Formats: sequence, C-alpha cells, structure tokens
Amino acid sequence: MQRDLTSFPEPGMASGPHDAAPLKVRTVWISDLHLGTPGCRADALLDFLRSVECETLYLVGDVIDGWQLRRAWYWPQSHNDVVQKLLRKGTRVVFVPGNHDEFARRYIEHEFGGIEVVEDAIHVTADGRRLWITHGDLFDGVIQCAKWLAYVGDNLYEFTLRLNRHFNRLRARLGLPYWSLSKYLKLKVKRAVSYVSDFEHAVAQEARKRGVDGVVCGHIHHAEIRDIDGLLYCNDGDWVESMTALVEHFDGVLSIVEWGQSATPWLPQAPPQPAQAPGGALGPQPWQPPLPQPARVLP
Ligand SMILES: [Mn+2]
Repeated sequence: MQRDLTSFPEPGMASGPHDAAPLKVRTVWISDLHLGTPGCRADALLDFLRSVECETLYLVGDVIDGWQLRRAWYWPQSHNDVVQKLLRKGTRVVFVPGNHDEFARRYIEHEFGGIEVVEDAIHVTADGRRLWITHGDLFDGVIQCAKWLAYVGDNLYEFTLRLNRHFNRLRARLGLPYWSLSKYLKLKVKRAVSYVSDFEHAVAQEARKRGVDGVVCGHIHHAEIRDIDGLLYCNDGDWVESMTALVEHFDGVLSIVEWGQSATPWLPQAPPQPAQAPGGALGPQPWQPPLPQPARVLP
C-alpha cells in the first residue's frame, strides 16, 4: 500500500505551478473536500489536482459543504480555483453526492459541465475487480437516526478545527511542529472506535449484498484500505485534515496517497522550517498505517 516515492513530486511544491513530473494513475477517488468551509485545504487540493493525471476522477461526496454555506457564506478564490480545475480537468469526472452536498442528489443522472452526477457507481479495476462507489452516510447510524445530532456534531467539529488552526499558528510561531488537536481528541473519545468500526462493517455488509469485490467510500475522514471478511474496504479520507486520495495504478493496484503532512498551505505566515531529508516530514508522505482506530466523531 506504500506509494512509490520516485513517481511523486518533491516536497515543498505546495504553492505555485508544479514543474515536477505528474503522478499518472488510472483512477483517482477523493471525497470530503468540504469546499465552502475554512477547514478545506484548498491549496493542497489544487496542488494535488494539478499534479495528478488520470482517466477517471471520482468525487465521492461532501465536495461542497451546503450545511456550512447555509449558515455563513464562505467562498474564497482558492475554492473557486478548485471548482474550475475540476470542470477543466480534461478527464472523466463522476460525482457521487454525500450528505453535506445532498442538494446535488436532486441532479442525479444529469451532467454538469462534463461532470456526471450519480447516486452511486460501479468501477471495474484494471485487474477486473468490481468496486461499489458510495459516499457512505447512509450507513452512519447517527445521520440516519438523529440528524439534529449530526448537525450539532458538525458545529463542534468546525469549532475544533478552528481552535486547531489558532493553536498551530501559535505553535508555528514558537517553532514547534504541527500537531492535530482534533486527531488527539478523537483518539481520546473511546466511543468513536465503535462508531468507526460499526460504519465500516455496515458499508462492507451492504457491498457484500450487492455482490461486488469491494467498496470505496469516504464520509468518516479516515483513509484506509483493508479487508473486512473477504471484502475490500477502501476509504479515500478527506481534504480537511489528512489530505488523502485513493488511487488505482494501471495494473489495478490500489493505494492511498497522502498529499503532504505539513501545515504550510494552512499557515502561510509560519516561519521557515528546518531543512528535511528527502521524504521528510514536510513533503508528500508515503502512506502509513493509521494509528489504532483514530476516528471522526460525527462526520
Ligand atoms: Mn459525509
């Protein structure tokens, strides 16, 4: 599952045009971009979109955050740039709406500027495996049973992210490395563990019912590729905290790409960091197995 570092751009290219050789893959899945919120790491996302070449790009839901936009309009130029890039990517783009962009579910089976909007999709890998593509919120017990709780949790999550930004700005000023408050909190919340595993098993169970070999989803902001009782479970993560994508190489092999661990796109005023060895903590990182069950409490 480790990506090949040689085929990836060098670290420190998060801003400005990308000169490095593009990352060429057959398929890319991204989700949970949450455009329209201050939490969206639009600069890193734009850098990734400029650097990747693929035949098909799947947008696996929560691309535009209608929940947050309804509360307060937030739409900086960088978010516009991401949408423009998606529209002009020159590749097949398939959009599977999620719960934060459920307004788009009204346009299912339509096409907008070359983007196909579908409820869900089946993707056949180069080695013939059938993957069911769904955002995943339908298997989230909280959203299905208590939507009001999901809204409350969403506000709390935004608040934590905002606190985290201020906290890390301070840390950067003190010359300390980036530290994720929300990841820490999630590790502390024991209930989140069963929440995530319940979600993963529910998604896998539905995929098995549908007779596919695997499932690709998002929603819980936790990138992962794993086997659940013989079924391939893939989660492409998010562009709020982890900056991850799922990719399919030309031989059908799937892997997770983590686009930079640094806080630089977020903290333009941060002081220069000490020099890192190639592949150090500042650049795009090889995918690492996640810590035991870190989980988003309420996506
Ligand atoms: Mn979601």
